[in-house]
Amino acid sequence: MKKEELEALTKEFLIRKIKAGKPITTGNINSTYLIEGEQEKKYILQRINKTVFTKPEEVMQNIRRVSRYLERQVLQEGGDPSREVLHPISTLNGTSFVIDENGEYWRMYDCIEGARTYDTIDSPETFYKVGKAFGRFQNRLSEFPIETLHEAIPDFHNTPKRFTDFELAILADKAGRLQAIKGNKNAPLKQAIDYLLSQKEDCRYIVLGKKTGSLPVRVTHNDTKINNVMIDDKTGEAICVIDLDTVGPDSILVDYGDAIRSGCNKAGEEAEHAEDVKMDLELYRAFTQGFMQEVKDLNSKEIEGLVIAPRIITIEQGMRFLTDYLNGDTYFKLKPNQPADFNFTRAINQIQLAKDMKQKEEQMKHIVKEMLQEKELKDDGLER
Ligand code: GN1
Ligand code: MG
Repeated sequence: MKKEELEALTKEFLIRKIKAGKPITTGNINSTYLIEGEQEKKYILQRINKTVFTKPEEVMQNIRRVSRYLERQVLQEGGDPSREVLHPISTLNGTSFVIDENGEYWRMYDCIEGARTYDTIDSPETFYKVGKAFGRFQNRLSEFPIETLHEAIPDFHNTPKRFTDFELAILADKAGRLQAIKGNKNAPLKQAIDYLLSQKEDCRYIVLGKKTGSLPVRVTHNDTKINNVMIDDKTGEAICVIDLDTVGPDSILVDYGDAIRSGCNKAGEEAEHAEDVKMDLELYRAFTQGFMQEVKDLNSKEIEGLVIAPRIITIEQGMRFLTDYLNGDTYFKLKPNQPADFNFTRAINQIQLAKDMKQKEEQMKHIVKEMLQEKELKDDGLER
């Protein structure tokens, strides 16, 4: 982006003079730029994707409320909010976004320096810390007035609704991708669809739990992909949970499930060969340990769900990628370097992961049980 363009976009924000800006390509939804300001100060500039977030004002209101609340919590813990909380920058008239002449919404954040995000994590020690970071996020927001939050994208983690959308996409075949394989029963696309359709029953678990009241509704992040956590370059600590776009009310299982989905697959969401995609149990143990050490009030249904939720969210994500492939890639838009069937590849990877999780369900149960015992022993120790 040219300096003049940058200056025009950012002149309303309370920031230093700007020197340069370059795009950051991670993230599937918004457009992000790293901005260099004078005196070595760095900022993040983002254009909000209005097709995905149809009410950007509400998204920003959520983010402001939640980040301020988190700042207060971190202050009370004696921590450093400038490194532990994502800080939206205000504009001259006190809002946290500007609208350009094309009606696009732009916002800015202070850049947390000396820290970065990772698309995949190999080390159980680091993933344990990520588990603690997401657990702390939950704890800090446990008393937040949940009724003040907007639902940025309605039914975001409503898996049965995602299932219906998927069925509709199959029927509509908007991009003609099913027409192209007509009559070929062994086509990988046909097999992927059949597998996901066979998972209908399991898709209901979280929604049903919320309906019956066995799964409490908490403030959730709703996009706990591991690259939404900043890791400190020096200490290796998971210091800050970022990307609060979708923060809202849901079951804790969606956050736990999405973190496991994205973090326990060392090959990553965009692996070239689906055979490389696996559920890593050592990473599962590490994250679960960190998460459970922080979140101390999980009820029995939430604990039971720690085994199945990662698979539900994986199936949900697989359905979302495949729905979009069938619809013609309108949501997860393809970047110039990505092949035309990239969303199909992504869906296949999620399916592979869900199948591997199913096979490892007993081992996952065993790990959760061990974590519980460990916790009980600790609690007993405290009581004595
Ligand atoms: C999107 O913006 P990003 O890349 O963190 C998506 C998530 C998906 C993820 C899959 C608002 O997240 O729900 O899990 O891609 N965000 C939205 O990579 O749809
Ligand atoms: Mg996001």
